[in-house]
Amino acid sequence: MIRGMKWRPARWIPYLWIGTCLAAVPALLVAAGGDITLVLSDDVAFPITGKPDGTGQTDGMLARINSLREEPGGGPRFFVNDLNGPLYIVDKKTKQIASYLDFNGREGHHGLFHRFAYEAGYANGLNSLQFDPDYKANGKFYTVHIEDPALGGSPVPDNASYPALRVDGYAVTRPIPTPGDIQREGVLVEWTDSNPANATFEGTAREVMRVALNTRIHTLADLEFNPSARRGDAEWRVLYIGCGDGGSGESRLAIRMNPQRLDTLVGKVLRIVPDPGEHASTSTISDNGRYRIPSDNPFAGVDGARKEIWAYGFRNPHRLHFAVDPAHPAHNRLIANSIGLHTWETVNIVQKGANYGYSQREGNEALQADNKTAALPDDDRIPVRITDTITHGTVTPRYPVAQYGHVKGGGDAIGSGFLYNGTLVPALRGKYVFTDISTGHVWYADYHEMLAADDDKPATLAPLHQIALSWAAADAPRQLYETMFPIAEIAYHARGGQRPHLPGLALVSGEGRADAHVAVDAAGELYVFTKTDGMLRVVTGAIKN
Ligand SMILES: [Ca+2]
Ligand SMILES: [Ca+2]
Repeated sequence: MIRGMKWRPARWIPYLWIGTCLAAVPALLVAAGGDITLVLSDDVAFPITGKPDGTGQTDGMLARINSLREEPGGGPRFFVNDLNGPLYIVDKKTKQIASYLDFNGREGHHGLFHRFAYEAGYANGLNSLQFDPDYKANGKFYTVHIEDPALGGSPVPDNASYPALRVDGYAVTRPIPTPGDIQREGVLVEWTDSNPANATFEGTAREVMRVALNTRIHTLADLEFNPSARRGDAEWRVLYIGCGDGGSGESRLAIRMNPQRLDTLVGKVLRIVPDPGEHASTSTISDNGRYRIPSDNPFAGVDGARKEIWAYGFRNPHRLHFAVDPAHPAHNRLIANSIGLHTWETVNIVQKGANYGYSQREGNEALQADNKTAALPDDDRIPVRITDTITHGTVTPRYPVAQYGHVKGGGDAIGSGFLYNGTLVPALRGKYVFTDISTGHVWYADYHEMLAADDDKPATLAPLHQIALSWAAADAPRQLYETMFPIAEIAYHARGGQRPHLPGLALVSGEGRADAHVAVDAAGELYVFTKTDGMLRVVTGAIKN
């Protein structure tokens, strides 16, 4: 066993669910058998934007850091978004934090958006951020935030705190409709900073897209550009967007079919050209006139289908990542981590036009009307559903390349994932590293085993390997930890958090959620961040177990 491992008896792990095999592995062997231990160091403590005495699912998280992106060709600086509203610029060397923009313009706040929805719902607030591939030249970046259309106030950004933001030309778009009742809107905004070199915003904003969402869960989310695309390529400045199902797929109402319906954007991965001046001859202009849609999108020629759809049948594909194998950079893969309902968390290689099955499938099983899973039918086909009444033939669903269950040793909700291409941890090169949000597990799957599992066989899956963590609390020696949970818990209490464990609750993690994710910098090096303690930690190396 690992000496000094800090065990949490309440989180004892009797089994590890790997692929489709339930392996009876004693807890100690799971941890000791982990291939690798990452050495973590505290990097940045983000300003506390939550309530240290909060008792809800999200209000007690000290800083709801949701993503980290290194500025292309710049600083070096990180842009970091907190779901509660702030967008920070962090100097990578000095760790100084500058407040760049704050999206929270609700009553009592001084930020941009009066209808900003952030208090409830894990992915509500300032959800994601991505740089335009040509950012160094054009100063453009993109954000997704969530609004509550029932709130009062103008949907135009309020520039009272940001007088150098020009809003005179800002125009709100009509929400792209989604069948069923609507509680939220996901808003994609393009920002153009006329001076990217400083730490303040000056320039313009342009609303690109507004998507109606049935509930507050599973929102418009991650944004990715193909990192291998160069100017002149068909993929240059083409944006992929993960759009959750808005909670529709688990409903007992007619909206249950929304993730399968090709006439709506929810439960899909989308592909658009956000700049209407780009790729004009190989795309069509969108209905709202604010973006273009590539003509080679798979449903661009299907009557009644939304042309923006690249792949469909997802519950919550909230994290996208282009995996680039340095040996074959042109043959990269888009990976979507999608959060499951009651049974399976999945890693999916996103194929053009493919149907990932939800809400008729979950993981590599069938999903029944009672929301429980069952064996796949012998004839594994489902209708291609254009609308609530029109179908167009059938399709065999595409299945995940890795998955884990909602069982002890597994988790509740898959977090972000990245193919590691850094140099500090040679043993992780060629490995896809990802987290479980609530339990704080960090795992990897071998990328080549993921590619091999990307076949037409639901049962073939890449095995998961556990990653242990070495970390030192303030004024304490380094210890080994099985997950991010106890690390976040120690820091949460040290920073004033008042819950006995951590805020929130989930089936497998029990009382408290770590809310852990990974990120990479421009050099491909790995970071881990946790919302509950509002901390960013950097991986500085590894210890061989
Ligand atoms: Ca600026
Ligand atoms: Ca397979």
